[in-house]
Amino acid sequence: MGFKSIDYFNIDELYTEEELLIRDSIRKFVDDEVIPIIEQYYFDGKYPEHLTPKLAELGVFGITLSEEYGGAGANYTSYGLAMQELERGDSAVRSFASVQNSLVIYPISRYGTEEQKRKWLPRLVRGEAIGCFGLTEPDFGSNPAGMITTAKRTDGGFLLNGAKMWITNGTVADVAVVWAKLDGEIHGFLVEKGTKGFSAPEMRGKHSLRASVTSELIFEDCEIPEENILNIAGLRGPLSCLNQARYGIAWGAIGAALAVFHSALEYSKSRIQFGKPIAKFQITQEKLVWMLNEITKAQLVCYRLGRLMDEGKARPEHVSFAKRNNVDIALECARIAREIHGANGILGEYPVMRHSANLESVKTYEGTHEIHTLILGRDITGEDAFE
Ligand code: TGC
Ligand code: FAD
Repeated sequence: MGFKSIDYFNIDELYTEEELLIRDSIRKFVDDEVIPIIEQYYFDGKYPEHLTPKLAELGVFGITLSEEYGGAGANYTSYGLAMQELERGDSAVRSFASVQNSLVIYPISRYGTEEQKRKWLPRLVRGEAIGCFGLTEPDFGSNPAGMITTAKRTDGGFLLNGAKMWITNGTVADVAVVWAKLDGEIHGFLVEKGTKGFSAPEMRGKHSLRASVTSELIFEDCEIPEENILNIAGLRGPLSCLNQARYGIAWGAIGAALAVFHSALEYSKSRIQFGKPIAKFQITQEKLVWMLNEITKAQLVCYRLGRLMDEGKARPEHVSFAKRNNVDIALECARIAREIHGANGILGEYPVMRHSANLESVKTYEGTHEIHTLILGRDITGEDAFE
């Protein structure tokens, strides 16, 4: 039998048959093909490349994209449920799908010319092309508005100079969506693999998201043809993409929390100390109930957020709320689950330490916990901490 998730408030009853079908097909894939292999890839510091065509076959790339460009044309709730299941396997697999969907397919479909869409979208959906998204720079993380990567106009296009850092899939990407300042204003450019003056060395030495490729992007008089500029200007271009990716992360975090919760619950019933299962101790029960509470609240927030996204009523602040809360509680669940597993919790035999280490990155990327706090603080007080 496949994974049976806790659903304390019968939230499944609120989903449509189609939404549950999409979730369950990905749930099965994660049980059969991700969980059995991911620990070794994590340990070796490698992304399991062989999963990419299988993810494409399952329709994971371009879930919400219109069928005209090869997408599944499904709703945001289905997208969220898919991200939840992928991150139950590992944050790296969800990251891969987040970047491909929200940070590459989304900007090309929203801001691309018809030619750019026809060239890239069907290949990205089929997993035949991989994309990455370059916003963060060595000196500008939380404050991307300060970026110093520049684009200068030339006769046939643009000349890009600068560097990006911490870019998921940079080294393996066929196309990079890169944000740079042109005449002082932020613009998006499609930089193709092999372009002269462009390199993407892999960053090594991570203790988190080890099964994900993370890279620098370096531009040294990199020549970009005129037709590779996206049709958007200003910070709202990249921020609108982040909104999509943060939405997926809010759901993904529930998946990671479910993985560690179920592991801790099972372990607590079978581990005997002082002649009893540790589940019999009140302190263990309190820990498990804390996780149950927080996971259930996170599930309800995401259910509602999904519907708001589908109705076109979600504000970026709603997304910040969900990303901030759900990643925070997932990380806390992972730390508590590690405690419940005792020393065994640090072993790769159980998923808790891997999820815990991954969630440290997830709490930082796509807007740190503090940045989302300040986005929400600005919304309710009217006072802008970033000015
Ligand atoms: P602000 O004045 O707030 O906004 C500037 C313009 O952008 C619009 N906007 C948004 N539009 C859509 N979605 C959103 N979420 C938006 N947030 C803002 C806004 O309406 C405005 O538009 P306009 O037309 O009036 O110009 O700008 P600010 O400078 O005050 O923003 C500050 C701050 C800190 C909130 C922003 O810079 C921020 O969010 N910083 C965090 C940076 C970040 O999240 N980086 C992530 C990099 S990518 C990544 O981590 C990928 S991980 C992938 C993986 O592996 O899963
Ligand atoms: P900083 O911005 O230097 O922040 C350091 C600390 O200061 C944080 O705690 C932060 O919350 C705090 N801080 C900063 N400003 C304020 C403030 N105003 N008030 C209070 N506290 C503040 N980026 C991409 O563009 N593309 C990617 O694909 C991508 N993938 C990533 C993958 C991984 C594994 C990781 C770890 C990061 C990735 N990132 C990516 C980068 C990520 O988005 C940034 O790390 C993140 O935005 C934070 O930037 P920073 O690390 O420079 O931290």
